[in-house]
Amino acid sequence: MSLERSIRPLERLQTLRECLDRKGFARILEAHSGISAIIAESARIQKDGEVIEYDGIWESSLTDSATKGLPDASIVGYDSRIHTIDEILNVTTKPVIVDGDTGVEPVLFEYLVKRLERLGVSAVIIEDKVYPKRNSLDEFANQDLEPPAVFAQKIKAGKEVAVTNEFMIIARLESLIAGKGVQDALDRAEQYILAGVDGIMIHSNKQDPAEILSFAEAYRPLCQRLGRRPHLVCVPTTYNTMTEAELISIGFNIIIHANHLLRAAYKAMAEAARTILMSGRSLEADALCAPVKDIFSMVGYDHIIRKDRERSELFRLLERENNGVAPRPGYSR
Ligand code: SPV
Ligand code: MG
Repeated sequence: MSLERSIRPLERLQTLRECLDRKGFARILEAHSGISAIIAESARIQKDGEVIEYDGIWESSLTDSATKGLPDASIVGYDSRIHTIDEILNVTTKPVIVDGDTGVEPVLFEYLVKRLERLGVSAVIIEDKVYPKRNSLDEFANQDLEPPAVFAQKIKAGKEVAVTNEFMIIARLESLIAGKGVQDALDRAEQYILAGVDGIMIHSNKQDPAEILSFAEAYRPLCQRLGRRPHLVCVPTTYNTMTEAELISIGFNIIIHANHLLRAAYKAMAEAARTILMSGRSLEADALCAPVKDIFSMVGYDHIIRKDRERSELFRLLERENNGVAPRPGYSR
């Protein structure tokens, strides 16, 4: 129920670090709207006697843009993104990680960090590509990287603006996406770690996880040499033969399932739209749709109706005490 899902911003902000300290990893699912965030927050299963759920929510540039019918190419601006983020925060309690795209440039990034931290977002991830970026899953797009020293300045600027120790700035390495290889990613990771990042995300759009595996293997000695190990983050969209357990065993701390609710909704919506056209009525589409009562209960409509009934009861009592005169005309039905 939306109204009951409530938490103070600072309290929420801290819960991602707490989760990582407690379990060593966080399982994150994408959301692009209030309703998808409610699903990400409340999905829960029992497996081998254990309750399994998501530890937090990824606010994705790809799916936020696609929800608006727009491409993921730095077109949807931060004000609009913050509107979606606020919509998600309004109906959930779990930590939120925001996809900050490139962060644009240091001044814009500073203002973004300030706004996200104030809202209670736990982390922002920025990628070391040149603004305006293209989506990383597009293997044919130009994927130009920013010089690492320039990107490191942006990280430092963001770190200086953050007012809590808990808010995390995570650097996303796009070397593998740009075809520059694992060594380029490691060299960049070193500069970003020295600049003070709280996490390193290594991204790949290949089905074969070989490069991801070799980065993860080299990450440990790199961090040992630098004396600090920021959390390691991955987005296994293309190499999704790997399980979470396997990714955790090679050192990943945050695993982001980055676009699955939007893709699932898109497929179901397209099928429902076609089915109604084919049948000339909506009966056949019912099987593809959740019952309205499920939506009512998910978003808190049931709660309002319960409260309405309680209030009507009270007004009926007052009316009786008042010799049949309604305390507020039209209310006691
Ligand atoms: C997103 O979800 O917007 C991401 C991850 O940035 S990806 O689409 O794989 O680049
Ligand atoms: Mg993105």
